[in-house]
Amino acid sequence: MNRRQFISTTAKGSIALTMGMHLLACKSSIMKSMKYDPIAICTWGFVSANAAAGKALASGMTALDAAIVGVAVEEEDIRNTTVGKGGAPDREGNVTLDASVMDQYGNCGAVVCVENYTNVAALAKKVMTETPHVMLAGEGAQEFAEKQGFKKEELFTENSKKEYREWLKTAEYKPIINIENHDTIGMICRDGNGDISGACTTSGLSYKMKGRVGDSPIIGAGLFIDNEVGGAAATGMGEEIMKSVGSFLIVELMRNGMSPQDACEEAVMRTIRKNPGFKDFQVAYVAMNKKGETGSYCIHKGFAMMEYRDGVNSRIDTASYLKD
Ligand code: SD4
Repeated sequence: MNRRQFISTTAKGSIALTMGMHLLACKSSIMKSMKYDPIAICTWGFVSANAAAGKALASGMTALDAAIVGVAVEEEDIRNTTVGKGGAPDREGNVTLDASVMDQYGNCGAVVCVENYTNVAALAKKVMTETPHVMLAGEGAQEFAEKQGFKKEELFTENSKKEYREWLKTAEYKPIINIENHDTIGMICRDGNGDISGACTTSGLSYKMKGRVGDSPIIGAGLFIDNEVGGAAATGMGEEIMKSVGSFLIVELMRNGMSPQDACEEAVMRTIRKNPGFKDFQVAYVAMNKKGETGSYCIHKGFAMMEYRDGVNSRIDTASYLKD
């Protein structure tokens, strides 16, 4: 190496070192400014989505924005056939999406039956921040999405079309527990300020009736947050979750002193006690309280919760009422 090369290499090295030290200093000052450890939990084994939310929280993002960043991973993943792009259609071949968000101030936004827009949780946030309303449906929501600059796209993928054509051969509507019909992502995040917010997004039950809306965009059913207490989110048979306003119920049970785990169990038990047909559907909840304690419970085996805590993203296999 000649003198010029040596000086250039050394200079580049020291610039890289300075930049690296600067990044480390920024990161450690973000960490120091955090009064609370960031935590993200979500329904099902959505490793990447939960990790994305966890990293966003660790970089200083608010709980609401981190939850939206997290669930967007599933909205954009065409392999997930019950959320966002690639979601299964209704019986008539229309892919329609539902979503809701709720922040630490008790503000909320939701959209239902949205076609041709992928990031419906982000759209629900826009309903919350840019309109005087809580919920927009169908065409109105789509026009609003366009005005807000959301990208219009085809959500019905080749794979979903193939599966739909297969389904049309019998056109039998039988929700299949844990598999095809349940992969909605509901996420609850706690940020460095200790504030709790959440998001929930889905294409609903596969091959549902046209116009059918489930629990996910219904505040209190698919998602509920009270920053003084905690938050909860649901997945499974939306009709059953709506009947017990499950996520609201869990937050109220936590307010009255139950742990997130006990509250999730009691919410599932309410459905089981009321509906003798409970063996034929899944209902599952995840919850987090203000202290950062978490819990989850479901009717049928096979449900899992992801939890990001202390920089580690773990899968927690949820206990179920039925042990089959
Ligand atoms: C619904 N709860 O629309 C949703 C379905 C679901 O994973 O959870 N899918 O009823």
